[in-house]
Amino acid sequence: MKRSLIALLLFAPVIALHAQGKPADVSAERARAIFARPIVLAPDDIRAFPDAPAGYRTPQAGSSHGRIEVLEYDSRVTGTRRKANVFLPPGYSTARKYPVLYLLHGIGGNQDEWRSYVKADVIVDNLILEGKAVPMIVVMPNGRALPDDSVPKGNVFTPENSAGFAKFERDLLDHLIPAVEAKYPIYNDREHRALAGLSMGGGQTFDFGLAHLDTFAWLGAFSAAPNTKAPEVLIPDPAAARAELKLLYVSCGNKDGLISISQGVHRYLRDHNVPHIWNVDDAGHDGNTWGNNLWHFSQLIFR
Ligand code: FER
Repeated sequence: MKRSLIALLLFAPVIALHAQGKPADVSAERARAIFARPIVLAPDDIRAFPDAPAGYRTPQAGSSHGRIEVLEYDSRVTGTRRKANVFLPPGYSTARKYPVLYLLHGIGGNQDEWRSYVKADVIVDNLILEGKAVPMIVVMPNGRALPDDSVPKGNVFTPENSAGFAKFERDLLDHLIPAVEAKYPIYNDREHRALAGLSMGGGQTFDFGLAHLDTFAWLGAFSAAPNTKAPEVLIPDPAAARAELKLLYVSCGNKDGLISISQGVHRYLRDHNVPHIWNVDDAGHDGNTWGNNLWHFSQLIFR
């Protein structure tokens, strides 16, 4: 057996323990080791849904599309004026009220990742035009709450970058949400707020969403990263989670080395009878699984 493989097998549990929710332990070596973890699938690690139909993220012909505008807000977490992309649905009108989905990006992304890489705005726009999703506002913020929140050049697996994602919790709750609710016509209660994200954003969704069920009733964690806290820390009170969650949607590709993180959360939820969706699709750590799962998730929320 190769020495590197032996080392990986010996230290994998240690890596798992340390990587969970501890920005100080983040490094490119650790990320490589986690992505290279052997994928072991259990009988219930299967699809909940088929892939989205062809063309699901191709803009539909016609004129009444939604649009994206930039929201700027002041944050006392970063000490800066920050930017978020805000998708306004087709037929947007200040004469009515909307629910809001907050959509969080991955470790090498920013507020543009969901839109430019996954085409989140096109996916939701199409679903609303087809009557398959409730008209909603989608807020795509920069989840790296640092004074310089640009994507780090070179290695993104640094303790500083990862710490920025943890600091976003207070930026989201104390600054972004109030700014969104001051500017747009939205329902400001938990049943009209959803939080979802990919990879680091999936970890943030678990970490912040489950800790603030008074703020969010609908959660979607796609391909969650090792910033995800341990399941017993995320859900110390399964009865409360059971009572308060309208939807907990967990997904990961069966070719993604990060799947052990989502498997751990799914198994804890299963064993503690917390209803959730567990969708393991035939994907790696990429935009196909994020697009597909956003397509399913956004049809289920606010109903
Ligand atoms: C890690 C592996 C992956 C890690 C983060 C990631 C913080 C995130 C990946 C992504 O957001 O795509 O070890 O440590």
